[in-house]
Amino acid sequence: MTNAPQNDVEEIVLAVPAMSCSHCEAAVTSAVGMVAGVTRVDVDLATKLVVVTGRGVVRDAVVAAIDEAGYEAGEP
Ligand SMILES: [Cu+2]
Repeated sequence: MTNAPQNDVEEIVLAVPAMSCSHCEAAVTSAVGMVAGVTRVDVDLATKLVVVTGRGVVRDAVVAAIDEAGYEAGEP
């Protein structure tokens, strides 16, 4: 095996306290999934955290997308 170049993948973690059910999870996941550069969205309803994985993702764009979906995102 050769050493593949490291992918420039970054992770953004946001707290979205208002998420309470699978409907919220789906709404936030689809909204954040449309943000440029996002390749993966993980929502944890127990901790109310949204973990966004991607390349060159703008944090403010993720916050705005969550806001447009009707939820407030803040620092975890
Ligand atoms: Cu809900």
